[in-house]
Amino acid sequence: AELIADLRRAVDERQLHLEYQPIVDLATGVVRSAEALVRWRHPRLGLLAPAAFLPLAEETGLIVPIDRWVIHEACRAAATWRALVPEATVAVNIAAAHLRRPDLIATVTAATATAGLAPRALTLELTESALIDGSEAVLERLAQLRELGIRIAIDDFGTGYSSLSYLHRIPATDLKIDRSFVARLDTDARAYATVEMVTRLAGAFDMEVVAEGVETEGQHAAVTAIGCVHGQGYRYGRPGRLAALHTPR
Ligand code: G
Ligand code: G
Ligand code: MN
Ligand code: NA
Repeated sequence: AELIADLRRAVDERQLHLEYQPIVDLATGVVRSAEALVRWRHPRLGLLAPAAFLPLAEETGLIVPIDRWVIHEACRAAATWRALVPEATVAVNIAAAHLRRPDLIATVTAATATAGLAPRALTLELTESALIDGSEAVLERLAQLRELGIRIAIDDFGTGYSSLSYLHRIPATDLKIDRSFVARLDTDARAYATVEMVTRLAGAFDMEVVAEGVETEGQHAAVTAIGCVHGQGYRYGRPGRLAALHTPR
C-alpha cells in the first residue's frame, strides 16, 4: 500500500527515467532504433526494474500516467537523437489498459507534436495478450495510429496466442520474435525452423522482424542467415543511456 503512494508520486517527482536498448540493422550493423525501458529510482529502495513495479501500476491504473510520461520522454529523446541520426526511431511499450483507452491517440499526437518528432519515428510495442482483445475499438485505434504514421510492433511474438487470423487483422509494421525462441537457435532445430517460418510469414505481411534476446555469436549468425531485419539483445548492447547508442562499441 505504501508502494502505491510512492508510485503515485514517482511521476511528479521525476523519479522515473528511461534506458535505451539498441536495435541493430542486421544487414549493416548500424543502430538506428532503440527500445525505451522505464526504471524507477525509489528514494529508499534504490533502482527498480519494471518487473518490481509495473504489475502494481497495472493493478492500480497508475500505468496510464506512467506510460504517458514514457511516451513524452521517449519522443523528446528521439527528436534529439534524430538530429544526429536522421532515420532513427524509438520504440515504447504500451500496456494493454492503455491501448483500450481512446485518449491514447491524443497522447501520442501531443507527444510527437511537442517534441517536433515525425510520427514515423515512434513505434508502439504491444504484446499479443494486449492485442488479442481484438475488439473493433482497438482495431480502429490501431488503424488511426497507422494513419498518423506511427509504427506498431507486436512484442514477444510466439508467447501468446500467435493466431494467424489476428496477424491478418492487426496493422503491424514490426514483429518482435520472443527471446525464448532465439535462445534455443544454436541447439534446437525446431526453434530454428520456427524463427525461419515466422520471418518468412512476416515478410509476406510486409512486417519487419526484430529478433529479440540475441546474446551469442551463433544466435547472431543464425538470425542474420534467416533474414531477420533487426536484432536486439546483449550481443549488441544492454539498456543504457541514449548517448551510448551512438558511441561505437
Ligand atoms: O527493462 P526490462 O528489461 O526489465 O523490461 C521488462 C519488461 O517491462 C519489458 O519487456 C516491457 O514489457 C516492460 N516495460 C518496460 N518499460 C515499460 C514501459 O515504459 N511501459 C510498459 N507498459 N511496459 C514497460
Ligand atoms: O520484449 P520486452 O519489452 O519484454 O523486452 C525487453 C526486456 O528484455 C528487457 O527486460 C531487457 O532487459 C530484456 N533483454 C534485452 N536483451 C536481452 C538479452 O539479450 N537477453 C536477456 N535474457 N534479456 C534481454
Ligand atoms: Mn518490448
Ligand atoms: Na519483447
